[in-house]
Amino acid sequence: MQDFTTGSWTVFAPDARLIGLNVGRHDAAKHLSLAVVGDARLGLETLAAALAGHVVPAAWTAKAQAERKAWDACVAANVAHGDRPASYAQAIGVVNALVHPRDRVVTAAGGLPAEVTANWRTLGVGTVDVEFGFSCMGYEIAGGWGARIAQTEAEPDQDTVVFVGDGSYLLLNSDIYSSVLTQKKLIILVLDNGGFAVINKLQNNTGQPSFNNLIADCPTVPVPFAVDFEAHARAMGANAETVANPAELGAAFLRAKAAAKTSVIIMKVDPYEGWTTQGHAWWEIGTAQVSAAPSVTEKHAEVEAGRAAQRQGL
Ligand SMILES: Cc1ncc(C[n+]2csc(CCOP(=O)(O)OP(=O)(O)O)c2C)c(N)n1
Ligand SMILES: [Mg+2]
Repeated sequence: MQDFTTGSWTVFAPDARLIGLNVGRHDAAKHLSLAVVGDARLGLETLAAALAGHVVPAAWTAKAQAERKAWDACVAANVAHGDRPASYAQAIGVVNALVHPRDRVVTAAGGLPAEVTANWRTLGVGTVDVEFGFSCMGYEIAGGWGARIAQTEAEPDQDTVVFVGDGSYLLLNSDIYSSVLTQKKLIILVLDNGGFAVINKLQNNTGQPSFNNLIADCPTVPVPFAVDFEAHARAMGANAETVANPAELGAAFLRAKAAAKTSVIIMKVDPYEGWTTQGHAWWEIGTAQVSAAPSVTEKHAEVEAGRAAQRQGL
């Protein structure tokens, strides 16, 4: 129940009551919950048995179905590609349409966790691993390799697909070599937007001009250049190819699926265009209270106003 999943505790109706099922008394009681102390699985089974025959009001189900339909329309618009810059959502849509329902996707940091959560149409239980706990850069490929090791035991014929940004790739990529070495095949999509684009977006959204997040905006960089991810991945023994657009990405993805070993597919995406805008929630971040720039103090007031929706209770 951390910031991303709770909108920093703003996404609940004021009168909503939580049931805290936890083996630790201290944790079960948090957030003014109705505390249920016990093992999670046994607790859920017991609660389910107690709820046998319970049916929620039809209006509630209808609302959920209508919201789902509206969201599906948002996703369809986000993933559509054609005459516009390539985006994370488009890449996600292409892969989503080509995977087997039991293939597994893994991502972790940057803009991809939110983009996958918003735009991936989940096809099977336990097939989407978004490292939302800490959004830890570097988990993508290393965690993907771990997921693939587990998957080879349970569902050896399915694929593990990793979505990773250029920044995370640079931080931790060596398990590409491990996956080739151990013959635990991965399909890795490196989506390169020229730096820490999601942090750049956050910087802009808090009233500041771009500074030091995109490689092009780094004052310590005399001549910016992009990493040759394809050559880098190939040096670790993987198949690697660079594609120019989402249509090419689809063809490359099918080649990667047919291949016996790890494939790395690289595509450039736009750092500014094509972000998912729907479904955003408030996020408790520290912003500057005092600044010479009115844009910063204005955004500060806006962010602080969001606190009013935060749920009370520890
Ligand atoms: C280990 C670690 N260090 C720093 C961060 C803070 N951080 C979150 S996203 C991000 C940039 C990630 O860049 P990239 O993988 O290219 O994704 P993009 O922002 O372009 O979507 C940073 C520095 C983090 N989440 N994890
Ligand atoms: Mg990036």
